[in-house]
Amino acid sequence: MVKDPLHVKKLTPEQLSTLATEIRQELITVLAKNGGHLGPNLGVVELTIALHRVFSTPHDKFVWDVSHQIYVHKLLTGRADRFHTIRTTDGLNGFALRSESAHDCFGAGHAGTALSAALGMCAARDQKKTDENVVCIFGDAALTNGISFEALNNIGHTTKKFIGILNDNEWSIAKNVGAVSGYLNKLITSPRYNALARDFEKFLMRLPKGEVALKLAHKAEEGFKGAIADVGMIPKGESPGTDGRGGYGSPVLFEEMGIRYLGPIDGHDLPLLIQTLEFAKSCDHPIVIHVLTQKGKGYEAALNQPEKFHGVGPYDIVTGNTAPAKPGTPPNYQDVFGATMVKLCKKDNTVVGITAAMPSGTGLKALEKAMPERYYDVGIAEEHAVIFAAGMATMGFHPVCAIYSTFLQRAYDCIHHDVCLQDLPVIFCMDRAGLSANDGPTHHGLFDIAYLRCLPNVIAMAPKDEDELQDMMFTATLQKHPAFIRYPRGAAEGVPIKDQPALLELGKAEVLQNFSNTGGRKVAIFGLGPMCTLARKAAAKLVSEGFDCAVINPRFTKPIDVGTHEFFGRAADVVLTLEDHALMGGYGSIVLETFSEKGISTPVVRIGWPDQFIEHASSQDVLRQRHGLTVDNAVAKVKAQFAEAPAAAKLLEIA
Ligand SMILES: Cc1ncc(C[n+]2csc(CCOP(=O)(O)OP(=O)(O)O)c2C)c(N)n1
Repeated sequence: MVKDPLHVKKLTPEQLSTLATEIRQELITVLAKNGGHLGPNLGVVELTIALHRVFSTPHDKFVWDVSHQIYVHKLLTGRADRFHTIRTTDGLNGFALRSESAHDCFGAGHAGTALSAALGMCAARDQKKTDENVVCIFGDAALTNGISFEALNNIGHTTKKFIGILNDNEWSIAKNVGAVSGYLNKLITSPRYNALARDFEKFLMRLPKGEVALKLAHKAEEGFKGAIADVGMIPKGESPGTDGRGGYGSPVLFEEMGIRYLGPIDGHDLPLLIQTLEFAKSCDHPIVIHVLTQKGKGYEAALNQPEKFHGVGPYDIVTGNTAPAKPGTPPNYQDVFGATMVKLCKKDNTVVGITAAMPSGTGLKALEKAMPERYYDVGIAEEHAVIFAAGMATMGFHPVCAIYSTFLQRAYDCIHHDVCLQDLPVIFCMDRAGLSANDGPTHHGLFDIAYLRCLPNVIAMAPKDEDELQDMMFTATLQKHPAFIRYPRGAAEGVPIKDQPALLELGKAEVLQNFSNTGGRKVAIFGLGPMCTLARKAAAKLVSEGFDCAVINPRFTKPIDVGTHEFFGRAADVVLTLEDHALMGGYGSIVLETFSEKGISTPVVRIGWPDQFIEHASSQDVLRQRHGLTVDNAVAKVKAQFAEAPAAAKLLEIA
């Protein structure tokens, strides 16, 4: 395997193709154990090799959109010997990370950022008058994202040198959606363009063995349809199409933005890719090369199931099967969410479901299957999803936006300006609220309580189990205000789910266990959402050591149940809060503020995530152990409060 990107430049064409085979083998073998983004990476093997053949990182910059397709780049940039650690504790991260390598010039994990970042680098280079090439690699689904278009709109008048690679495999995670995806498809199938092809032909002719190269390009015509035809030429008898310029299927979208378009070309044809990139490198105007790739190329199971193998757990290499859940494993929160959406939509025709390109991940696919007319996939467009929902809400609907907590951050202004300010009854089901352990800091959902609690009109809830998730979803559909429900990734608690959901009292906590008043020192334990399980365990341990514990499920972080918090705050000697959220601005902070307002001075031990970006690891348990979100740590901290109490009293006496 190649240890340094410079080696890629020395290999013969045969060796390059052997390298591609070896890389595919490595991807398939390692990800069978670790899981990860297999399909997208199998699709960019030749493209990444060609990029390293033509350009030189870290001097030249590769900016990958989302950067889930960066594994091949990692393998070629000095990380092959650690590749087996990808997505595991202390191993390589599954995304671009500036702190991991000088070859990762821009970190990502959220979609749609690459074009802007790359353009920023071009502007900096132009200011500095240096000569780095900046290459932006973005998928067809990135073009469903607003930021991508904001950047495209800016490229032509910002820089003369910008290289974009549109990696088009027709898939987002699910099948790509929307008009742009249809447009790209027309580009692929239309025979009429492209002016740049002439320049490209001339370029090829200037190369040593130029005629051979040109022939090769013509031979590859099947995968290279656009590059050798004329721009804007409308075949006889055909109308100019709806745009009135080059017609449908012409690259006007890019050309009108001042970006030259070349393609589409076969993204698995290494010699052609290398020549095309050499040409792009020589261009003195912004250019986008439209590259066609196959998600999962080289591995049958991934080719046949592109959605499953976009991001997959450990699998059997021969069959491609992932391990079935162990018998008795509770359903995932995502499945309960999907089933509840179907139930609610059947009950109430004002309820609809909206996803931003995550039908499977969120579980909303169940609604698509059962009631497709009540289901909307808007593409990777969280801001649009939220404002679209706000629009529907003004017309009497109760739209449910199923968006991961981390991705909802992008739509913060829309939540503020379009939903909360107008007090519209949009419901947000915030999946992945908590850790996404293998993915790491780009995907952990640890900030939503903090970013929502300051907004007026918000109702914010966290269910302790799957049955309560159902109740909260139902309760949310009956509100006249924005409602947010946060719940984690993966298996729920395994409690029975009622046939019909119940209406919860707004802003009312649930006391799961009251003080026994048997004489022990009193500890009131508040466990937010599924942290109730930890709260119960901590209580059991403390009770076994002679303490008297109450366990409370707060249910709501807004409006907070002031009465219940006040009661237990006054009754307890120590209060313990447990949350799967950043401590800074989280639920424990709400409790402290409430106590401060009520003049309650009972010590509060807060367990949650510290004020730092939490790394990735093999599992949630590893990270919880490392950062103290454990029963043992909670119990030790509570006991330390009792140990400190007499010392504090003494100090007062001396004073
Ligand atoms: C803001 C945001 N929303 C959703 C996602 C989830 N997501 C990760 S990759 C992906 C699809 C990317 O498709 P594309 O850009 O075409 O790349 P491909 O995987 O097809 O190579 C989505 C929706 C994300 N990373 N960021």
